[in-house]
Order: sequence, then C-alpha cells, then structure tokens
Amino acid sequence: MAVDAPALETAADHLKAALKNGGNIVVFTGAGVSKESGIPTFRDAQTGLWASYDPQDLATREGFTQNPKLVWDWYDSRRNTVWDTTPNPAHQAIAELETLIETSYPTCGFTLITQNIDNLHRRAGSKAVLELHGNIFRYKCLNYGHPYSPELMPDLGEHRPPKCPHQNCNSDIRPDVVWFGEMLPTQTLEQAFTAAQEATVMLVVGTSGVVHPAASLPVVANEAGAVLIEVNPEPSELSLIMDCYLQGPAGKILPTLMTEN
Ligand code: BJW
Repeated sequence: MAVDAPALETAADHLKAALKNGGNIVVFTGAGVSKESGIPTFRDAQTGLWASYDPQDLATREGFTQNPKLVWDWYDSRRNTVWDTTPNPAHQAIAELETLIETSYPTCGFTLITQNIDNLHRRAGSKAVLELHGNIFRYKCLNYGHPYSPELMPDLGEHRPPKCPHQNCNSDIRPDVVWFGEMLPTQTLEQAFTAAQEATVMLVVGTSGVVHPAASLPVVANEAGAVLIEVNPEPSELSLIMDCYLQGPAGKILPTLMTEN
C-alpha cells in the first residue's frame, strides 16, 4: 500500500510547526505498533488474541482466581514470544523522535504513552514511557500488589503460579498488567491525561481506540486543541476526530514521517 503523500506532507508540516514553536508532542500507541515485530494484536478478526482466547477467562481477576495456572501459562507463553522478538522500525522512529527533541528542540515537550505491556518501546531506546496497562516482565501478588522479583522464582514445576513470599501473604503471584475491570496505575494515568491536555500534536499509532479510559486520551487532546495524527492500516473508533489519517503500517509510515523532519 502506497503512503498517501499529501497526508504525509500535512502531518509532517504539523509536526515541524510544533517542533519549531516549542510545542508538546505526544505519541500514544497500541498493539498495532508491535504487530510488525510479530506480536499479535487483540482484535484482529483472524490473528488477534481475542479471536482465539476469551478475555473473560484470561484477562480478568475472576479468570485468574478461577484458573490461576491457565492464566499464568498463557502470560508465560506470551512473555516468551515477546522476549524472542525485537523492536521494529516504528518503535525505533518513536525513540528517535524523543532523542531529536532532547537534542535539537529542548523547549519542546515529549511524552510517549503506551497501552502495550511488551516493553518494546524501552528496548528500542525510548526513555520515558508511560505504560497504562502495565508490563508483562513485572510481577506482583494478587491480594496486596506486593512487587515480586522474578529472580526469586524457584523452579516451579507444576506449582504455578508462585506464592508471595511477603510476610503472612502467600497469595498468588500474577503479571503486573491491567485486566478488565481493574484500575489503571493512578499516577501514570494522571500523567497521561495531563500530557493529552497539554499536547500540541498527538500521534495515535496502532490502536483500535475501544478500550477505556486509554481511548479517552485522544478525545481529551482533541478537545484541548491538539492536532491529531493517526497511523493505522484500518480506520479506528478514533478516526473521526483525527486531523490527519496516515493509512498503513506504523513500521513504514513512522520512519517516513521522521525523514520529513
Ligand atoms: C496496526 C498495524 C500496524 C495492525 N501498524 N497499526 C467506557 C465505556 C465502555 C467500557 C468501559 C468504559 N470505561 C471502562 C470500561 C470497561 C473496560 C473497557 O474499556 N471495555 C471496552 C473493551 C468496552 N475498561 C476497563 O476495564 C479498564 N479499567 C477500568 O476502566 O477501570 C475503572 C473501573 C474499574 C472497576 C469498575 C469500573 C471502572 C481496564 C482495561 C484494561 C485493558 N487490558 C488489556 C489487556 C492488558 C494485558 C494483556 O495484554 O494481556 O489491554 S485488553 C487489550 O486492549 C490490552 C490493550 O492494551 C487494549 C487496547 O487494545 P489495542 O492496543 O487498541 O489493540 P487492538 O487489537 O484493539 O487494536 C490494534 C490496532 O492496531 C487496530 O486498529 C489495527 O488496525 C492496528 N494495526 N497492524 C499500525 N502494522
């Protein structure tokens, strides 16, 4: 699919103007940004995780309580998949944008907000990442949220998940991700909403825009007057409020957009 040249030029002009005028650039990403690294999205009708797995069983507290081993093993296998992949040109372009702003546009602000739990933005070199839905490489206990260090993990055999070693706790250890019906990390969410409120340009990359409260961030930015640029091969729930729609895979579009700046 050829990149829409006029749309790309418009997006690049918005970005250039924001950089020149000391604006705040916000990048908001979803599963689509990691698709070209080989990590499945959630809602693709054929290859999405929710096409094969029931989120109620695997991504809720109730599901974990009912079948902790099943949920543990599912996250274990996803962790292995992620571990074996590498960041793609989209992650790299976002990390380069942060560095460009740091080095050449010190009066500008930059915030990267992701819904992804795969750590690929950090592995690509992004420094400040607001992870709204947690991180699959972190663990905590179910009952109190005591952090759990994977270095402590014994050879589990059939005894999965491990138990919290915190005094008198002994509850199951779970991945430190946000399941349906759970609150997002308060401080991270507040920082994300502040960044959205203050954004001059927001790049919305690879999200269907259906999961709240994350999906409200572009709406907040739009209402506060930011220019919204979407990068996605398919229109999303958020497309209607976009100023600019760059149709195509993020790994192709974002590096091209960067070379225009
Ligand atoms: C490409 C591409 C390429 C492909 N390049 N792009 C308001 C209204 C309605 C419901 C709610 C509401 N507020 C809250 C809710 C309930 C619920 C919710 O939103 N439900 C909706 C689904 C209806 N929200 C919650 O429960 C949240 N908690 C909450 O609200 O707490 C407050 C509260 C608590 C108690 C009571 C009441 C209120 C928590 C949400 C947690 C979401 N968790 C997950 C799993 C994380 C862990 C894990 O990975 O296992 O997060 S679900 C899943 O969806 C994951 C994602 O981060 C999230 C968003 O998905 P994303 O990233 O958009 O992926 P896809 O697959 O949907 O889209 C991929 C996109 O990429 C597509 O557009 C493709 O076209 C595109 N793409 N290739 C660029 N190469």
